[in-house]
Amino acid sequence: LKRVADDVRSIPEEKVPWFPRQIKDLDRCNMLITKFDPDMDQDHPGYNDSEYRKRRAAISELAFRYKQGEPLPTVEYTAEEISTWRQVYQQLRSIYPSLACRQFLDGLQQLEKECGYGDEQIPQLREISAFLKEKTGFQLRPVAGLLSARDFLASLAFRVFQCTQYIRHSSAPMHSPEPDCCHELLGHIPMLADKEFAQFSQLYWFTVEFGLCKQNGAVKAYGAGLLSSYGELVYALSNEPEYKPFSPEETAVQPYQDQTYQPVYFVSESFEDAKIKLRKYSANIKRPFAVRYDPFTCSVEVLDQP
Ligand code: NLE
Ligand code: FE2
Repeated sequence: LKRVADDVRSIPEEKVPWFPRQIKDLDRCNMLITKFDPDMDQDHPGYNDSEYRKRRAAISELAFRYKQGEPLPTVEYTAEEISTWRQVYQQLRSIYPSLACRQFLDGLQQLEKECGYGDEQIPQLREISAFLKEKTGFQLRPVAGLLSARDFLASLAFRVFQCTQYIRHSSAPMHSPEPDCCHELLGHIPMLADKEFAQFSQLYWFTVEFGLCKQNGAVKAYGAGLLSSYGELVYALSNEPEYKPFSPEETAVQPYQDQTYQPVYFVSESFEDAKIKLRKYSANIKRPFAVRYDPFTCSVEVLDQP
């Protein structure tokens, strides 16, 4: 008890920034990072395409207006958008069996059977959210673009995964530095259908986004940033980049690359092993108080309050 109190005193109360306590507080977790926005970033493949930007703005509007608990908005995708999706889907689908981990392949197969996954149409968040809710308790909410890490990670505490609904520009289907529906639907959703993986959702960049794992003596991909990029998925498993064993202490401070392929990837022995290491690591993080999630009220309780 004394130790907790001393820790609390060393960090002034008012320095703790606001964080969501109830699931409806997620309506306030919408701080966007405009770094890769097609309106701001001259290198964005959609920067000179005013049609594309208009379309993005219209889809973003759906996310801005969304309030927790409402039915998820559906998007009527255009023929051009569906054709970009088809290209991404077909290319990736052909290399998944050899490069993606088993849990991903299982999830994808179920989504193809139950949620309309395929190259003919872009699946809708509403259907997928209901599917995930039953599988692992995850639900989706629409987001207008790349969220601040703080807001994105905070929503995971409630098992809410924030999903973009627009699609990447048709001129660059094989890699995008920003998230889009290909990244969410192909990269993240199949993994979130796995129970064990669903529990493991921190230290995001080099695990959930770009992680590799060992499986039956081979190295396979489980990171969403790889599973949604044909170009980087092939590269990551080519033996060209550097590989390091997953270790939270090292992974947490590894500088990362967010414009193009990663120079280094972390390889986990298994999800179970990664989870044990991560739990140990997070138990040692100093906080001014402890928190506990109450699944009955979907709220975060603050314990040991100063
Ligand atoms: N590079 C990924 C893709 O092309 O789908 C997106 C990464 C978002 C963090
Ligand atoms: Fe992502």
